[in-house]
Order: sequence, then structure tokens, then C-alpha cells
Amino acid sequence: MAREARTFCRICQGMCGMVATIEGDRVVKVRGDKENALTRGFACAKGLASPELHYGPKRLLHHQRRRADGSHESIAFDDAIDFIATRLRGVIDRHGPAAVAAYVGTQATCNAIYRPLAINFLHTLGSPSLFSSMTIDQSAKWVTIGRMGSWLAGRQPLKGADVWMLCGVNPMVSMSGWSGNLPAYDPVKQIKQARRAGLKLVVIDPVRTQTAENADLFLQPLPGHDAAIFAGILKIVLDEGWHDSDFCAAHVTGLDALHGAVAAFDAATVERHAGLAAGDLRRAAALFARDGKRGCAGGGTGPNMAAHSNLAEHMIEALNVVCGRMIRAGEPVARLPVLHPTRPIRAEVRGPKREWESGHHGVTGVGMMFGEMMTATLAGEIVSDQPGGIRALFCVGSNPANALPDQRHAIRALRALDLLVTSEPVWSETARLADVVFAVKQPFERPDHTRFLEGLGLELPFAQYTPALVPPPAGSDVVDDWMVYYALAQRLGLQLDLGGPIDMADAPSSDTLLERLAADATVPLDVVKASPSGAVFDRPAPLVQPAREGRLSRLDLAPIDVVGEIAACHAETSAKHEVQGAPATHLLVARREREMMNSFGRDLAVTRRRFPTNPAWMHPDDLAALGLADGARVRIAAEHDAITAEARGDADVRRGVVSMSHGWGGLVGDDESLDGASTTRLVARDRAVQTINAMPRLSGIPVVISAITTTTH
Ligand SMILES: Nc1nc2c(c(=O)[nH]1)N[C@H]1C(S)=C(S)[C@@H](COP(=O)(O)OP(=O)(O)OC[C@H]3O[C@@H](n4cnc5c(=O)[nH]c(N)nc54)[C@H](O)[C@@H]3O)O[C@H]1N2
Ligand SMILES: Nc1nc2c(c(=O)[nH]1)N[C@H]1C(S)=C(S)[C@@H](COP(=O)(O)OP(=O)(O)OC[C@H]3O[C@@H](n4cnc5c(=O)[nH]c(N)nc54)[C@H](O)[C@@H]3O)O[C@H]1N2
Ligand code: SF4
Ligand SMILES: [Mo]
Repeated sequence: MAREARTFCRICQGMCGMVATIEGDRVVKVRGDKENALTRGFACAKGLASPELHYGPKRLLHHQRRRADGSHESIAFDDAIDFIATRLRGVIDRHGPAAVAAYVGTQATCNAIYRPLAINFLHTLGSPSLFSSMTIDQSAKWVTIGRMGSWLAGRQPLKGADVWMLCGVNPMVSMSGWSGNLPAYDPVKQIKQARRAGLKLVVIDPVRTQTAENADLFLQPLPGHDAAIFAGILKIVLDEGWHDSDFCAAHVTGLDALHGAVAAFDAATVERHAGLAAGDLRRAAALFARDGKRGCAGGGTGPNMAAHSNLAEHMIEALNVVCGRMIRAGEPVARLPVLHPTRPIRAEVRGPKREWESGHHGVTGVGMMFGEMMTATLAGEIVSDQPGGIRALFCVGSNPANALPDQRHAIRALRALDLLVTSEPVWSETARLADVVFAVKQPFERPDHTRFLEGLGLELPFAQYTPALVPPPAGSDVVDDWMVYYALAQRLGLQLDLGGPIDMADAPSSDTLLERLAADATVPLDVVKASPSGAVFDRPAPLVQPAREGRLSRLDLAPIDVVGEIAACHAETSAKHEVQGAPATHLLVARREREMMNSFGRDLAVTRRRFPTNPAWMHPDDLAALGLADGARVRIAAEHDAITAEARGDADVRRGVVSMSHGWGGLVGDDESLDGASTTRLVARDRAVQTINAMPRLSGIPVVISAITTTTH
């Protein structure tokens, strides 16, 4: 007899409500849950393919240990833990605890216990060597907080906004609301509804994306010009006096210095260099700052991965700040906690704090931010011959062999470790290199709640709990992700802590740990559990309180290094792009597709139906100019490495740009015509690297595209 159960998807931060049809011990089908107040029936192709992720032929069901010849064999859980504990003791004895690192990736995000427990394990070992995908993603946002400071009451919400500006973010596909300062759920409906209510949407993207289709004003620049574009917009806004001078007088420093620094960015020159239409900058500035009264600008992976990423993000946030798009004292707070505690929200600046200048530095000489080391330096920290490098790495819901810059170098580094451990539901590229691979549960096999997502910015006070719906497949050895770290801590005699010390003698259940995480919740977890589809726990919003007495911090718009970057960016705007002395034919940009979550989901039937491998999308006129037929195999060469791909025509891609999703390809040397190739191979680790976060250029990479001619005999 089939039965139905309510749950939510945990592949991405869309956290779509789902109804699962269960037969016996198996989820046989899922559909979007119309009763879920947040996502109202929406679910994407990969979420709907969840049964395949649970029961497909690619699912990893037994823990693995690497043999001397590089192949893997099954190993019992306790033996794997013993093996790792022994190796780990050796590494710590020889090199100290900082030689043990963890790299936390995207699939530890929507998993309430896993991420904090793995991090607690590392810290309890005494290691500062924590890396996460955030620092090869949008860590320019952290740099900006560090250099400018932040407004504790937050930016104005979408609700009540009359204008929004999205730069290099495609929430209609990525669901990544937070990148664009949007709510972290159902951005498609959110944006459409807001526009029906009169919101004007500005989109800046080299590709006419699904989000751009909905824009009132669409700017289609070449990649890598966002810092200049926003400098140009800021110049217009400040020249015209469209900024919020009262807010600036009360809370900002460096306004005149910023105005002076952007003076060189005249609109016509920026537009010419960026390949924009004449008048684009003024139209955008007027819509945002003259006509618009409420609403924010936000940048996604586009500006955060392209050249001058730290400056681009600083300029985008400076636009929000000079226009005073911050929630003020006396306004209702934008976000009501549910599974978090209620705390007073104040209209107050937390001043700049340059954490990276003091504290722990790795052997590559790069400092830390928000308690993390910079992931772009991870491979360098491993291969360094300096004492103090990294010798053991735990991968936590991540796939560094596919995600790190310069894949060839990254794989060399991963192979050089004394110990590489990962946990996986599939044979990822990293798993293929790992000494130990733990086979772990999939979402429907574990309980969870939505506490983690509140932190990403929910404008509705929504929360949901899901029980485990089914046991893992019969005969499998899979464990909860967090159990690996619990068992290791037990074996090493460590006391872990998750909102208080955990019982290290008797393993707690996942539900016990979920309760602990919600111990200080505003709405008790039991109340949340009573609504299987989740619920909105609405109540009158408290008002934002004035700043505390004596708080005098200001948002710094123009610290000295930012002013230097503005000058450097201006000097560079007309630079020519070359690849080994030849002019680049294209600039490669990153994109996300519905069917995949970075490297996860690549093997789903629904993905492969649409993409046999990862296509290189180009304007049809660019295909014609290179003499390429749609579907032709091409070589894409960057300065230091090259990949092959299938060229495909797409009139929505700007001429001179090639748009590819990352996350494809196996290890270097695999047949690229079967599985595609990872665009991370084309990311240089030693060129166009940012200061502070060591962020390389992951978008707007100069490449030369040429046909692959196959000779027939
Ligand atoms: N060239 C280029 N490089 C990029 C990017 C780009 O745009 N271009 N994007 C960057 C960005 S934004 C990011 S966030 C990083 C992504 O960096 P990572 O987070 O390292 O990469 P993912 O592919 O998301 O890795 C997630 C892994 O978790 C596994 N997994 C799935 N479900 C589970 C689970 O339940 N438990 C466990 N333990 N594992 C699970 C998946 O199989 C996959 O191997 O890549 C970055 N790299
Ligand atoms: N389906 C799906 N959803 C995902 C992911 C996934 O892989 N698949 N990944 C998740 C992760 S880890 C993240 S970080 C988020 C990212 O979420 P987003 O930031 O929304 O990522 P994208 O959808 O790739 O959109 C980035 C846009 O930037 C544009 N762009 C590229 N270079 C530039 C540039 O120099 N300037 C400007 N202005 N635009 C540029 C690209 O054309 C693209 O349209 O998505 C998350 N959601
Ligand atoms: S993967 Fe798809 S169904 Fe799952 S949460 Fe994200 S958008 Fe929703
Ligand atoms: Mo990301």
C-alpha cells in the first residue's frame, strides 16, 4: 500500500516542500507540496529526480578504502574509523593539529547537524584549518563587510521595494536569493509578484538569462566590468545628488573620498569599454536612485568571480549605502526568527574589522576571514614544502577535485596528502582519489529542520521539520553524515559540543541533536513539528531599535586599499585580453543549470537527456564566425590549460562571450567526450588573483576557441 508523507528537499537552499509517495521502504515518487507556504508546489527537475538519487545505480552503498594500486575496496565502518584515527594521530604527532584541515562544501549546507558537528570536530582537534566553498564563491561579500563594516538591521527587504538591481545573479535558476539580497525561497514567484505590484527590475548580465527576461532594464556588458559599471553609476548618483545625504551624514565616512575616486569613471567611457549601449548607466542610475525609493542592488557569482571581484562587491554595496537602503530605527524588522532566538535588532553600524590582518596565517601567507582560511589557497597549503602545511583533509559535503581552481594542480595536491577522507552518496572525483570514502544517507533517510535557512534570509517566518521518511536501502552500510565525526571523536577521546557537550559514551540520535540545535528557538520545535508541510509563524514584527549609546562606528566607503583598487581598475578597463600572445576570441563565464547542483546531479537521466556533456554556449553569429556548426567539438584554451567541449548556439549569450556550467568532467585524462570537462581547469591560480581572499578569476576568463578537426583515413 502506498502512503504519502510531507518533507522538504535539501539539495539546494530553495528547500522546496515535497510530498513523497512511499511504497514499503522506498520513496517511489515526489511532487511539489502545494500546502507548503513557502514554495507552494514548486520543485525543480533535480529535486523531482530525488528517488533516482536514492536508488539509482550510481548510489554508493558501502564505505570504501583505497588500495595501494589506487582502486577501492569495501571496508566496515569501525575499521575505517580505526584506520583514519591511526593515520590522524601520525599526522598530528609529526606536524601538529593545524596540518589537519576540513573543506566544507555545498552539500553540508542543507543538513542541520552535519556542518556544525564537522567544524566542531576540527576545532576540538585544535586545528584552525577550516576551508569552505564560500571563499571560492562570494567571499568578496565578506571582504566588503570587513573593509566597509555592516548595518546590523540589514538592508531593505523585497517587500515594499519599488526597485531592485541584480548584477550577475540568476535566481530564477540558482534559487540563490541571498546573492542578490533577495528572499532565500521561490525567487521566481517573488520577483514576478513584486513586479506586478510595481517593482522595477534592473538586470546586468552578459547573458540574457531567465531573470533578465523579467527585467524592466537589461544591461548586457562584457564580463569583468562590474566594478567600473558601479563606479560609473555611483558617479552619476553622487554628481546628481540622488543619494541619501541624511543617512550618509549620520552613518557613513569616506563619501567625499569615494566621490573623488569614482570621478574618473565617466559613463560614455565605461559603456564603451564594457560594450554597453550609450545611456545604459544613466538609465540604471536614474531608475535605482532617482525614481526608486526603496530596494537594493545585489551581486551574485558573476561580479564575485570575475576580475576586480572585491572592488565590484564593494561598489555594489556602496550604492546601497549611499542611497540609504538600510532598515532604520522605528521600522519593523524584516526577518522574524522561528527556530532561532529572538534578539533585539538595532539601527547601528558594526564597524570595519580586518580579521585577515592579524591571527592565523597559512604557509601561503594568506590570513583568515570569519574563522576560515581561503579555499583558493588550499592546494597551495598542501603542496608547500614549508613546515606547517596541510597533510590531512576531510571533505564535508564537498568535491574539491572538481571545484578548486586549476583542476590539474588541485588534483596533484589532493594526491600528495597523507590522508584524504570524504563522505559521498556517489563516486565523486574527490572520492576517486580518497583514502576513505564514507557512504552516507540521502535526504529522505534523515530528519532535519530548516534552522540553517533562516540564516540565509527568509522574509517569511517559516519553519519546517521533516522526519526520516524511509530507512536506507536494505543491505547498505550508509550512516548519517555527522556520525563519521562523532565516531572519530569518540575514537580519539575528544569531547564534541553542539550547544553544550554531547554524550560521547552513547551516541545521541539525530532527533536529539536537532532538538539541541533548536533549544533557543523562538517557536518551540514541537510546535513546528505539528505542521508537516511547515508553517508561517507570523506575528507583529518588533520595531528596529535605535543605536546603543556611544556607538559611533561608521560605514567606511573609501578605505585606502579600496581607493587604490579603484585607480587600478580605471587604468585597466581598456586592457586587451590575450592567451599566449594571441588575442582571446572569447571571455568564458560561469552559469548554473536547473538539472545540476555544481557537480551533483550530473548523472541523472533528466540531466543527460538535456546535456549529454557540458555545452559551451555561444552566440550563433560567433559560431558562424569561427566556421563552427551547432554541436561541433571545440578546444577551449586558456593561458595555462585547455579543455574540449561541444559548441552550441544561444542567441541570449552576448557576442564575444562563451557561457559554460562548471561541475562537469572527471579527473584529468578521462574521456571528455563522455563526461565533459571541468571549467575549473581553465581557472589560473596565479593570475588576476585578489588580495585578502586570494580569489582567482573564475568568470570572464580569456580563452581561444578553435574547431577540433578530426582527420579521417
Ligand atoms: N570554474 C568554476 N569553478 C567553480 C564555480 C564556478 O562557477 N566555476 N563555482 C564555485 C562555487 S560557487 C562553489 S559553491 C564550489 C562548489 O564546491 P563544492 O561544494 O566542493 O562542490 P559540489 O559539487 O557542490 O560538491 C558537493 C559534493 O557533495 C556530494 N553530496 C551530495 N549529497 C550529499 C550528502 O547528502 N552528503 C554528503 N556528505 N555529500 C553529498 C556531491 O556528490 C558532491 O560531490 O565550486 C566553485 N567552483
Ligand atoms: N540549479 C542550480 N542551482 C544552484 C547551483 C547549481 O549549480 N545549480 N549552485 C548554487 C551555488 S553553489 C551558488 S554559489 C549559487 C549561485 O547563484 P548565481 O550567482 O545566481 O549563479 P548563476 O545562476 O550562475 O548566475 C550568475 C550569472 O552571472 C553572469 N555573469 C558571469 N560573469 C559575469 C560578470 O563578469 N558580470 C556580470 N554582471 N555577470 C556575470 C552569468 O552569465 C550568470 O547569468 O547558485 C546555487 N544554486
Ligand atoms: S534542488 Fe530543486 S527542488 Fe530541491 S530545493 Fe533546490 S530548487 Fe527546490
Ligand atoms: Mo556556490
